[in-house]
Amino acid sequence: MAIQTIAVPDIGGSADVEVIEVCVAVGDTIELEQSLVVLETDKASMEVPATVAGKITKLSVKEGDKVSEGSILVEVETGAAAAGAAAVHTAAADTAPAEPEAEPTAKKSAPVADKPAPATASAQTSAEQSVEVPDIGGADNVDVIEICVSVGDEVAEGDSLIVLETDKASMEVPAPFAGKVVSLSVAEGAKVSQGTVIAVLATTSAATQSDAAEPSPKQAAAAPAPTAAAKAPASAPAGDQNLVVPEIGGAEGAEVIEICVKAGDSISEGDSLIVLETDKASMEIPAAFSGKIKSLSVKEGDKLSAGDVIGVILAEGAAAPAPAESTAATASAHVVSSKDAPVAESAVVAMPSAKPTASAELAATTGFGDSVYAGPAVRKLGRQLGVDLAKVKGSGPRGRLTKDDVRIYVKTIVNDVQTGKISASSGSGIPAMPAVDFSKFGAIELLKMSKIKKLTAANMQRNWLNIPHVTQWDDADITDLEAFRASMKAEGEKRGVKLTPVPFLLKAVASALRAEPSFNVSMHHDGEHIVQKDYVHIGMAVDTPNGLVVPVIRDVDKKGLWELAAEATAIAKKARDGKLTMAEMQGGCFTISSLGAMGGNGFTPIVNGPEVAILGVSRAQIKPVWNGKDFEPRNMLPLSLSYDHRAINGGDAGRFFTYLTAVIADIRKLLL
Ligand code: CAO
Repeated sequence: MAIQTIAVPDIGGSADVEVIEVCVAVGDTIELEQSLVVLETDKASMEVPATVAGKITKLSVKEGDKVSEGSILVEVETGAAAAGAAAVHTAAADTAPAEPEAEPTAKKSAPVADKPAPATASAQTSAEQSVEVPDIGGADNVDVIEICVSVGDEVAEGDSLIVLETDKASMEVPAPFAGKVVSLSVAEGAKVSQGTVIAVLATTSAATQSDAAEPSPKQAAAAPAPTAAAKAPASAPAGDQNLVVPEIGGAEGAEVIEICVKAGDSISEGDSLIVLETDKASMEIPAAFSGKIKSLSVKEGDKLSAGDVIGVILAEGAAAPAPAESTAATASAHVVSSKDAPVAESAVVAMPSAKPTASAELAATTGFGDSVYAGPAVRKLGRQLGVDLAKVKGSGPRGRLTKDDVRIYVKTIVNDVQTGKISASSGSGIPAMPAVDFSKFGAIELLKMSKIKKLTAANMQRNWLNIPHVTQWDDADITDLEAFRASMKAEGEKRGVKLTPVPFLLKAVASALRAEPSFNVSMHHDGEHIVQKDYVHIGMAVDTPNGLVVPVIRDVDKKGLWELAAEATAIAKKARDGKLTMAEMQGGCFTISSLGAMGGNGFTPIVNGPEVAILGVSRAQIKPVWNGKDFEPRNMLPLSLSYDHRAINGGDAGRFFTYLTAVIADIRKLLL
């Protein structure tokens, strides 16, 4: 066992670069080349890969930290055979897919571009060769945004040397052959064009030396394809034209992850047709012609290579230049990092071989669609988890999505489902209400809903859809209660407290909840348990100018009538003044909704989940009640009890309601 530190490597001279993502945590077992952190300047993001495998014992940076070359990132406990960086590099090169064995058929079937468009090499000495910027489709003065190697590094053929970026696309320049970096001629921030010398590489073996001195057929094949732009006609053809996948840096079988158009769409040259993705890069394939899509021959999930037909367009024949051979504009690649990319994969992020057209300047940096800014790895994660990335808020610079953003999004939804905040089945299969233009029928005005009204609407719908309601009605005889209340009026005035029927109902419900604890429960979010409560907090619905709110009166069973009357009055005032805190509206076991002062014979109150029952109180009225001998005029209070039939069965409800009406009818029982 040994502890090794991993520091920020040469990052092209950039200092104080921001850590925008930490990809590992203490205790993680990491593999060689696994991404540790993502750094980002205003021009480039780069992943820093592990140079040793092992277990992370210390993390020295967090998101937002600024680091420079040499800043310690992590400490790693390595195995007995801890490898140094140089040994590791060799190992990485050894374990990178050996292309000839791995893809013999691909090489045969793709003679022109079975390799990344590599940097071009020109002879320096027999062992040293200059490496130049290859054909980058005619783009001039392109920014070097990342230097991926340092002097002295051993690189394998295909390893990224530098990353270039225009304002819309970034592209890696891979090494044309294996060797040791003798010198670097560019620094981050430099501007380069085709032919600019990037570095000098010393070839590592006689075989590669001879390869380098006289390019083999393999290297010739790896050279950039002739630029389509050079052969573009002066005007685009009219009539039916095939839309085909252009040269995409030699990538074979790139997956169609998005279809951006459909048959019948009228599109302009440069509009994205499809998005292709490999493990390491995503690229939009823009249309080479303006016109109307006649048909599409691909679907999501298809695997495409250069030359495959995407569909047919009825081209308008405008004077826009179009590639003659590829009949599609250049793909714009979005690159995250090549550090962990096997050699074969870096093909995908290599230089586009055709001249970037206006269409090539589509949202390469913003990702597909206009709204999602994420790299391929994040997109892949999104697809694996079934996440619509357009709905995820990016926390990275300029709103870039990180893997953590996607994970947190999913975690939040899962948590919300588990805690009942949202239902997995909410709204499913329920037809939406049609949009109606009411102004057709008369004068209208659109009134903005208050925040409370919108919340109430959402809660009501949630509760109505999730809770199987049963509502039961009964009248409570409040003749004696009202007589007692009247007798207390003078004392109430002395105390400055108004004694309405509500405090009596609070007290009666608290007693019923104690007597019938099956009502003092909530459904546990795991669907396996019932939460039995040993406290009695009761919500009281209050009608306010801003909407309905339900403040909660705590420990109602432990409070007297005067105290409850005072508290109910005070909290109702606070509610109407809009001064309730969230805490004052949480924790209820049961709700009382009294419309007694307003009128009505009865209503079906909606259970205020996660509570399981609610009492609706309507206006008391004198009714003739049969006392066994005569009809007697009694003051009867109409009550509606709604309950969640998942938690409460009818027998429990019957007992609860009978008990409740009994204690309301004879409040002396509250003392028992
Ligand atoms: N029958 C007859 N009279 C009643 C009554 C009833 N059920 N309930 C209250 N009253 C009387 C009161 O006694 C009072 O009369 P007096 O002044 O003569 O005593 C009068 O109506 C006004 O009472 P109040 O409204 O000031 O006080 P309250 O304690 O009855 O109610 C509160 C307080 C906060 C519950 C109520 O004001 C309120 O906001 N209710 C709205 C509830 C609501 O909107 N629910 C939503 C239903 S949808 O689920």
